[in-house]
Amino acid sequence: MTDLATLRTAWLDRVADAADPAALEEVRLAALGKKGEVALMMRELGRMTPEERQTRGAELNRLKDEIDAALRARRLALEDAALDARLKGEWLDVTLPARPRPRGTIHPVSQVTEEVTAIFADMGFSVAEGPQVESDWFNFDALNIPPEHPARQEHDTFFMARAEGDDRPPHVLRTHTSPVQIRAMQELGAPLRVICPGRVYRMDMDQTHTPMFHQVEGLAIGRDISMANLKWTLEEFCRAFFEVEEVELRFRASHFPFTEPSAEVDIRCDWSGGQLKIGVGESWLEILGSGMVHPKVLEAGGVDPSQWQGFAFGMGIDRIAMLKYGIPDLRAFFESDLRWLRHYGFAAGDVPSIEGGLSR
Ligand code: 2NL
Repeated sequence: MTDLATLRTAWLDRVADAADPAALEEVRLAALGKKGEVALMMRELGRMTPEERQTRGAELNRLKDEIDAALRARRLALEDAALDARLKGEWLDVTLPARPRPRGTIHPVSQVTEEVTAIFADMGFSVAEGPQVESDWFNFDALNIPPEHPARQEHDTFFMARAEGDDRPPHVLRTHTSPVQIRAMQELGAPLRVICPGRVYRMDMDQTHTPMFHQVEGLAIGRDISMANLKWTLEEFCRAFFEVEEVELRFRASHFPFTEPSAEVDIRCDWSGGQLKIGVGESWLEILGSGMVHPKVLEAGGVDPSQWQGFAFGMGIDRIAMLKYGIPDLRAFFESDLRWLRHYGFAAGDVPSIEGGLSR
């Protein structure tokens, strides 16, 4: 008969020596598996006398339990060791400074363009875009600006170069976004509601002018659209944009070649305390130009002026950005000074608030 004490020591040693879970499983099968050593010894019980069987059986059961307990303990120890090793290997210093992230901001022009777009989108206007280099027809003729008109003189307009010997009239850098609206009329027809934000160019540079600036124009064409619709639309826009309950607009007769009648629009405001307040006070601030689209301009857009009429308006994005966000100097807008950009820039989450402006 095998000496159980020796056997026990041998198995417990093998358990203790198992270096990893696979080795441990091998030991378990060899000792306690169906064809393992302990099972084979159990089988011998059948050939014993009942007395022998009782003592031997109890001993074998104890041996089996002991090996089993050792296996479990070893398995836990191996798992602990593996975890320890991982924790050592995957060690991380959570006090290290984070990787630097790009810290760009949204330019006030982009922010205000988004705000204006969102407000007019709520009133059914879609956004149209077009080329910044335009033919003189789209930029001027289509807008009822005849060749002798001052706006066409060299000092206002940037002309593109033509190849030598090419005598066609030069293209221009668009001086307003109106040509985009002519294109929208041609492409979409009437009825129509679009706004056209974008860069425009004029040869001008001083405290309040940069050779490139931003404009947004709007155009609404229908069967019976009137100045009354224009007034409501602009009031609604101003309430939403300046985030005030009430605004008061003043329409002053004016002249643009592309509208008839034409009006410049002022908004009631208050400058006392060095801070601009919209909707209250005794001052007026010019914010945009507008009018009823001239029949010749409708015709240029392929829209029949005997069937359709509409209003149009235009305003400077940079200018209303300066007013809303208290930015003093226009020229700084385009200097790409990082300190200025961080100061006046917006975070990605600063979405336009149009609450109270349009929902009532
Ligand atoms: C201003 C004045 C204005 C328009 C722009 C327009 C466009 C078409 C037809 C008729 Cl396609 N008008 N645009 C009308 C009136 C004024 O802008 O002071 N902008 C800064």
